[in-house]
Amino acid sequence: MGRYIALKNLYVIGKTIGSGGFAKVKLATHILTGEKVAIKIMDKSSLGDDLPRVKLELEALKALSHHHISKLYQVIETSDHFFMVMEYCAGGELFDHIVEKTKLSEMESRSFFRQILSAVAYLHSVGYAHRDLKPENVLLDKDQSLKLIDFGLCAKPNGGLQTLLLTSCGSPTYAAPELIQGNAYFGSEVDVWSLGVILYALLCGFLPFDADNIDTLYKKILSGKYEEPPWLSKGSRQLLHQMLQTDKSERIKIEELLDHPWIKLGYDEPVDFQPMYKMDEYDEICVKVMAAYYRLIPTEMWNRISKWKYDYCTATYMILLTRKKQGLSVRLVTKLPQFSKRNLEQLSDIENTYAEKVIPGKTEVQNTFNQSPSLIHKREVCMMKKEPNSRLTVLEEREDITNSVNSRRSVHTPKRKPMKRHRSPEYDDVISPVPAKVTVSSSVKLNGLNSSAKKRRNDSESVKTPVTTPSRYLGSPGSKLLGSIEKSFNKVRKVLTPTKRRCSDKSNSINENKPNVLTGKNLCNISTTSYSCPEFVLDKLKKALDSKGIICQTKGYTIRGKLEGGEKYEKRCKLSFELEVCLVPSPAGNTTNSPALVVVQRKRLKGDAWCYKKICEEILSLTENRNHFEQMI
Ligand code: 6BE
Repeated sequence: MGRYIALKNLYVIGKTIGSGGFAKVKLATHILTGEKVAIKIMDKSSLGDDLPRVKLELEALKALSHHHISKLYQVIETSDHFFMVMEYCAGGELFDHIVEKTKLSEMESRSFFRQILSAVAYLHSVGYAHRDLKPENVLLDKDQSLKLIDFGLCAKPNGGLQTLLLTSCGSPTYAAPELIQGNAYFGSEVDVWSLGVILYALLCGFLPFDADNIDTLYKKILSGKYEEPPWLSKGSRQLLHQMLQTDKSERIKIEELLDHPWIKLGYDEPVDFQPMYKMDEYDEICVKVMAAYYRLIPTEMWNRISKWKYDYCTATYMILLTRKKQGLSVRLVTKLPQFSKRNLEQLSDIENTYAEKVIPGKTEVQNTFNQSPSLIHKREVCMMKKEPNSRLTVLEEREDITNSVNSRRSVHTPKRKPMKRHRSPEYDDVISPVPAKVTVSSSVKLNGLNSSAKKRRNDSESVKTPVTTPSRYLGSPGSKLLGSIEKSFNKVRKVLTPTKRRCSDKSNSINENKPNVLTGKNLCNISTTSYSCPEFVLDKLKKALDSKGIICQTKGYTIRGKLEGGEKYEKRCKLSFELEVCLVPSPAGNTTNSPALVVVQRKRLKGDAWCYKKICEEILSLTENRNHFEQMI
């Protein structure tokens, strides 16, 4: 992808993992460390009034350093774009995790919630309020550790968090009553409310206050009344009640939350919100590895690193440090198998690009650090000419480093025990390798959907999604958030709960003529069916979308749906998603010759997560009707 010249030779750009509003997030690899990163790309021309948000977020991210806040590694500003290189969170959104599991156990909810609490308490302790807390803004890394993202709406009032704020912001669903009323509010207090909504969503699998239109939603929030499903423990009910207090003076304070009995259950200690380590600390090994690479003495290297310019140098150091803290090897890639040749060819090209386009970084040295590994040779020559003496020093020092660092310039730090975290056993289940896959793509115009869809839901016969009365929960205590999807294909096989979301970055390699076969590694966000004919399921899905007035775009076995929102969904419901018909080998335990099963892999590309969930349920509940199916056969 040669689209972003500013990233060339620094990062290898992969697929888009999310987009919304003015930003697009792409997967990428930081070339020098080989580490995965997420790059948030903002097109300046479409930023408009959101420019201050970007500046705000950058400022905040540079100031924050916490193990549960997604780290910023590098910022590149060009004439057209902002690129924010961020910590990669392989597990994706907490929201999807909740959806996948219907709801979480109290233990898992607590484990997650403690981490979110830790991040938010830290934020507050340094004078920030997040103001847009929601499960979509909480990501999971590969170790199931949570990371808070999206600081574009945060506030750091000059007078501290005791200052009243006025700007109304965030998602209405998570917004505190005082905020939606347009009253002055305290940042810390609205964050506690949102945390209450999040905790509720974790424990229940649906929202405490939900409605298709904003007015009703606001009324519900202001009333402060929400359902208490029967599975909630006494402790969690009490805690939710304390957090979801419409009267902010009655609402529990974050300090009290840290020490709350429910929060401490099984831990016996309050939530610790102090950062475990600072990203700007001097780390001898990391500095040496970089110094060896750049052929500088460590002091010089540190001088350079400690400028914290958020350039490639900062990124490299932070990534190395993070790896070291995780007990991983600390080394830099010296051989770049598939890129090195191209890098060299593009060398002058890059330099020109940098000179013209990248806004920060004026001096030669700075540019060097912003450039790719392959530029080092050239730089070395420069040093020789200019500073023969210092080069000598460098070489001496380098001997020294080479010895201690070993010939591959890698240092293996002792394996550190991973941070304390709880994984639910199911989450680690690994599914036996599987077969083939199919994809469907649709473009959705959701005009007629609302009323008919609503009626259908109320018919209740089919939709087992969370509803608003406790009696219904009783009917389907274990039903999944997207349970209706599974049910839609009548006999529901036990859902293949993916688990590690280390999913395929390679899912782009779609063979349009054949359905994709999902393997154990990419069984994410899927709904199983009891069918074995992908074309049949594809057709059903298309018909279901059609009947909702959703225009589909099908490419191979992928249907892409776009939805501009109807009156009832308001602007919350601007969606774009994909449903891909795939195959998985029949579950273990079946007879050996049983055919592969068709599954539908869902992917939200853009838009509000809960709205997406609703639409998916609605679409798939249509196909759920057995008679409907049978008629079509
Ligand atoms: C800072 C915003 C960000 O993202 C998803 C994955 C991997 C990494 C999900 C699907 C494979 C892995 C099957 C915003 C939005 C795209 C969630 N600001 C990020 C960082 C960020 C996103 N990821 N990592 C960091 C991310 C998201 N998938 N699964």
